[in-house]
Amino acid sequence: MNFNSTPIDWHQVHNVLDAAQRIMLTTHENPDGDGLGSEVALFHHLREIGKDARIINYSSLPDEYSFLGGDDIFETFNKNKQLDWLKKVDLVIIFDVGDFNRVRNIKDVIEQYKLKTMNLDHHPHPEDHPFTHNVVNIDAAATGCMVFDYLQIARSEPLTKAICDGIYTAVMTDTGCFRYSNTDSKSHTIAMECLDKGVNTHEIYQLVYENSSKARVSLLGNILTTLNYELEGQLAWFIITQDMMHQASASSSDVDGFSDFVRTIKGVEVALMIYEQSYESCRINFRSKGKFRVSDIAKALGGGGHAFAAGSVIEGSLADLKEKVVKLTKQMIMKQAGAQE
Ligand SMILES: [Mn+2]
Repeated sequence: MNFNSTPIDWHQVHNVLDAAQRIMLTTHENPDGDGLGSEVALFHHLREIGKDARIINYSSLPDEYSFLGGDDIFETFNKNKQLDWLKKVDLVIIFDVGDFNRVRNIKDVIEQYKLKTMNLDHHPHPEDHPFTHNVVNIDAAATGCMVFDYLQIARSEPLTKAICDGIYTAVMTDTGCFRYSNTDSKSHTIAMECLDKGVNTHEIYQLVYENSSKARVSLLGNILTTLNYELEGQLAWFIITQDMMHQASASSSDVDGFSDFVRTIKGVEVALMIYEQSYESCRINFRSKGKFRVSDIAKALGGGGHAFAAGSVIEGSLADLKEKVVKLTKQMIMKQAGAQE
């Protein structure tokens, strides 16, 4: 079934969920507030109506999201431990994934046991997607907004606070606390509903954003002193090497949000991060203020994403990739600037 059009027929989606008893929920590696919040919101709903639901993610839960649940709710993928349960799953719901490969080796289990999948996402997916059911709304500010929509038709009971904590976290993080261009009246309506259900929005904000490790701040300091500007300051780019990570004792989740910060600089239209996540691969991250479509650049580098927030993971060493990525980014920005004139 393909729901890759708006408006989504949530009743049809409901029929698929209703028919499944054992349901696995998952999201992309290095999960963010949208993936985790969406998962936990639907998890509480499914458990409440008696489904055998479990959240199993490739990555462990980042500390700042531990308020959403403990080990009993967020499990880290461990094939040997979970296989007996996994191979008899009726439906795997994949949240916010962007690219199926971002569930890493969970994909192998899905393929090996021919598990049915439902992609629930606000990232664009190609027509020839690999999912059994593709539920995509690229106009949704967050995947959490889609979960909210679904629960409107699926529940006879009002939303619980636990569900709303998840949905609010999803919407808050993906809209940059209701500041990014994807923020719409819908995201505020959802926030209003969450407030009415007792969500402590101030506390969630502090837990997610005012909880930086010293390692993260030290790494950010290092990056800010090594920023590079191109195209008369419209492009700001920076690298994060493994050495810099070790020096700061930082972990990969510490780099999240750095490109958002660099984009705040006056005159910067595009922020580009090149992060040496291992000696064999780099994570590329783009943030745009809105003048340039960075999804096109990410796509040219084998990735994808939203128009103004996109990225890619590229095989190769930082030394090999750095110049190529910067050059291509400059070229594509100049091309877009030329077309705008
Ligand atoms: Mn998202």
